[in-house]
Amino acid sequence: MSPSNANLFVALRKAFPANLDEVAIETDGELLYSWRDLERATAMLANLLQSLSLPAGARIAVQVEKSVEAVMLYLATLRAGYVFLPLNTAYQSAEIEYFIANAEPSVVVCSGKNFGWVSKLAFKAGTQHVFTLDDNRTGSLLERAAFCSDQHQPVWSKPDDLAAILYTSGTTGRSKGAMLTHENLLSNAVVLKSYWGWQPGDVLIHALPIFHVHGLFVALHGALLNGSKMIWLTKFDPKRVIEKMPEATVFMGVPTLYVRMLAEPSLTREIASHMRLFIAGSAPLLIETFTEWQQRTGHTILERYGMSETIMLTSNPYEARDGERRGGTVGFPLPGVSLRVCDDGGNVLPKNEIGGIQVKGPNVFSGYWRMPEKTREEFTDDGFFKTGDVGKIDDRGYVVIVGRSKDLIISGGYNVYPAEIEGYINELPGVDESAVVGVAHPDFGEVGVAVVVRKPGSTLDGDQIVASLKAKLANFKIPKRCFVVDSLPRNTMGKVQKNLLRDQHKSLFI
Ligand code: MCA
Ligand code: AMP
Repeated sequence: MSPSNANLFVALRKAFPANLDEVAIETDGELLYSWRDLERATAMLANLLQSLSLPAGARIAVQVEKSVEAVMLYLATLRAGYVFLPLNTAYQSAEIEYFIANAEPSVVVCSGKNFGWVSKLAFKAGTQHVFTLDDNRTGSLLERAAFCSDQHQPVWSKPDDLAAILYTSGTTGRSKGAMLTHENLLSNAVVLKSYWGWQPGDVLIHALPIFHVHGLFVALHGALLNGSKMIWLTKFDPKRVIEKMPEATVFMGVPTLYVRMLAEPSLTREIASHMRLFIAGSAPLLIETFTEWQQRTGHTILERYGMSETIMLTSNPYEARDGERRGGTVGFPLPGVSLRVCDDGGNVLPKNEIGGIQVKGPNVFSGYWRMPEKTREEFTDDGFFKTGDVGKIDDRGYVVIVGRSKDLIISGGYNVYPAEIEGYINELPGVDESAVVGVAHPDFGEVGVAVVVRKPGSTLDGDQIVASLKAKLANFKIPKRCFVVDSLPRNTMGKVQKNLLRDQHKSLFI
């Protein structure tokens, strides 16, 4: 028997409802997109991409505001067999320059307002085509696609063909591109469809950005693979999400979104009564938020855990027969995922002992883009990926994350790597050295605080340092406070004691 086409788009397309005129996406601006619109527009965009004679495996780098057309571009990239490379809209020129130089995309799609500087960087890096796409259905990409046929045969893909590259920052050095294959994405989506009990009639409120795993894969694939309608919010607005609950059944968000909804008096048991499932992830969900949500809405949030390199790894159960949803845990390894906890020597630890979390499964990425050494370092000899998360498996088999061995701050669901921020601070005139640490924050969960040592004789101002960083870095990476000091605490080995700094500033925001 000949193998079937492993192209993820083919599987998603198969799940479209028989009646293509049904509404697939309803935007907050009350635009309605049918499944036929998705089918036709992705065909036209795929034809446009294929008309460009791109090399096999070409990367399509995309930094655009959230829109349905951006989703169409993602699906068209899969359909045409190319590799999608989404970029956070907050990234500024130095960050974009690195990604483009590293990934060498053949096509770059950006917002019209950024065309000047983005196209300059892209052409310098050898990109042949730069298009624009705006969130009001305009831009050169759509103008060009309008001339293309709306018939298109999805390209034949093998399971291990690349579908997407997601850049994830490194504890040292620059960002790494996690290479995800069609099989990684599809196998995970199929498991989640069944594990989370997606059913006919489900409607998803989509309020997350679409340049990371949570919004682009977990939420979007979930709805598409179930042929489910999406209520599409281009920006998270707690009031709007609550208003839409009576028309929906499923919501996914990072903990900050739940915290912000809980601050709304309109969030009641009654308004949430039509909802079937609330899912949280990307950062630890505080037990207070978990409990308060249960009391206010009658729903128990289902917390799950994943990474850019692995998509989803564990989940609390959906079905009561599989167990209760336990706050403070990320649930069980998903079907097909092997998860173990190891000590520093690589020995597998028994239940309840804390160590490094390692994982294996069809969802685990194929490696870091053009970084074979780094890839080797992050896998064990028997093929497990070292997540950098620290945790344990409790008596009942629930995974509990207690910390991270990687120096990482997760702020409002976005990752901030202190080493990157420190690098920028250390380049500023008058700076001797710096340390960035994460401290608790009521809204974002955790935020960065910078402690900066001045060079002898120089005068430095914390606010000015923050202002200089704002000109260079994505806004969510900017430390919320910056302190200028004479020296950093060090241990006898000379290593900066970040735990002392964390402790010193732990009550800044709470
Ligand atoms: C915005 N600001 C932030 C953050 N977002 N500061 C720290 N952390 C943040 N996450 C700051 C801006 O710098 C700005 O500051 C001010 O808040 C207002 O910016 P704005 O963009 O208007 O903020 P917002 O719209 O209120 O955004 C907050 C947000 C957003 C909705 C929580 O951060 C968000 O959508 N987060 C979700 C991220 C996500 O999808 N993560 C999934 C990654 P100033 O005014 O000083 O400039 S995927 C993943 O992690 C894995 C695989 C998984 O398990 O899912
Ligand atoms: P990223 O690679 O940017 O997608 O971030 C992945 C990291 O987010 C993981 O390695 C964890 O540290 C963290 N993470 C994701 N989900 C959870 C969760 N439910 N609880 C705690 N940490 C989480």
